[in-house]
Amino acid sequence: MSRENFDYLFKIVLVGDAEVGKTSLTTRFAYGTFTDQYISTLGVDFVVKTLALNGHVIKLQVWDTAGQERYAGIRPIYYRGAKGAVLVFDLTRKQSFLNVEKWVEQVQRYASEGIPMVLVGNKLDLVDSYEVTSSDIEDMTTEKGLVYYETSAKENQGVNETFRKITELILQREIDRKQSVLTESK
Ligand code: G3D
Ligand code: MG
Repeated sequence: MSRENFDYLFKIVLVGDAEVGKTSLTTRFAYGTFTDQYISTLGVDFVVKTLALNGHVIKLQVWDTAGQERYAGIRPIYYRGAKGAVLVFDLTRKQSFLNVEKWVEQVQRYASEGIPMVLVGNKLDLVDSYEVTSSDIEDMTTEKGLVYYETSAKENQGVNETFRKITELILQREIDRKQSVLTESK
């Protein structure tokens, strides 16, 4: 039997309005590719990728909504056991940014209160069509205490950094929690 060679397994969910680029970001991160041909589902619920971080081997299970953003029925399964969330909006679509608040609430309700989240403004390459300003974003990150990254799944900007950051935040939280359990049991 083969022994699984990782120290941690983290489930991460991607959330955000339809068409903001969740599938493109997931595909870019997992396979290093981008396709303009829209793939409405990955055909599976999640992709797996292993990262080395701070001396730990971390296996990430990245869940993408497979185009089912609107169906309430999948929520419990989608969010169950998630350790972190990537909140994606489209820099060229203001409404997708305004809806981030709704996604935050959903993560808190169905995953668990206080899980790490990273806010992502995607389609960084479409500079001429931006509808969301830096000051809109600053207000949101200040109010919600979110870390913010800008990405282009198309041009492969900021994608690895985003996934590393959310992984780092989850790892830190896991280590802190372990520590507090140890302290309590002393
Ligand atoms: P979703 O999974 O959130 O619904 P998708 O979003 O990943 O399916 O992307 C929706 C559309 O945005 C796709 O275009 C995709 O190619 C495009 N897209 C995703 N990320 C980027 C990006 O960083 N830059 C640009 N320019 N486009 C992006 P189509 O035309 O296939 O619907
Ligand atoms: Mg999708």
